[in-house]
Amino acid sequence: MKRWIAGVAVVAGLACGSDEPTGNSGVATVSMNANAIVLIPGQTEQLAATAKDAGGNTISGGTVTWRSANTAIATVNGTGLVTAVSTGQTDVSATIDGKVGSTRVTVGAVPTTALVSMPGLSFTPFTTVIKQGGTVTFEFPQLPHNVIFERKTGAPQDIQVTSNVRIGRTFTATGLYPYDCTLHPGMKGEVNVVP
Ligand SMILES: [Cu+2]
Repeated sequence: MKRWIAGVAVVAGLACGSDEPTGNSGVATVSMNANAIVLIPGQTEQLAATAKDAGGNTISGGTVTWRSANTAIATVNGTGLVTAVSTGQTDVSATIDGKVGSTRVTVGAVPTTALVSMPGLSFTPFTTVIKQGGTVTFEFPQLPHNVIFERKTGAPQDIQVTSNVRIGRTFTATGLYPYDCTLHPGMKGEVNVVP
């Protein structure tokens, strides 16, 4: 938030400044790392904006001002982290030296079932968003893993070391439920249960 306010001050300063430095005013376009993203409520995604001059060369160091056209659907913070709020569509824009880039954000319904797979030594996706009362199915490959939930109210029963099987867990209470595979340091994930 602090950084966003600073960004407004810088842009306003340039707009009325008479001794604008030449090396800092050549922004021709702002491109985004994604034209469109699809999220479900509660999910987040990091956007990035790149300023380019008329020759297509990247200009670094510009201050980015992030804005969501409809914060009831998705919000964006001062570093471009988008958080989906409710179903619908909106645009998130990044302004650098008066030039604007934007990303269409579509927020869909929260699923009642989801699958977590384990390619390599990771849980994919890292964050699973599911509706309260929904079931997450953990798909264990040939390499054995376990799923040990952080001890908190509403967390389901752990899944002990197993392989080549699909095992489901139902989440009855809203909240964020982190879990680990204790066999593989750093192999972790989380289930975000939303109303
Ligand atoms: Cu593991």
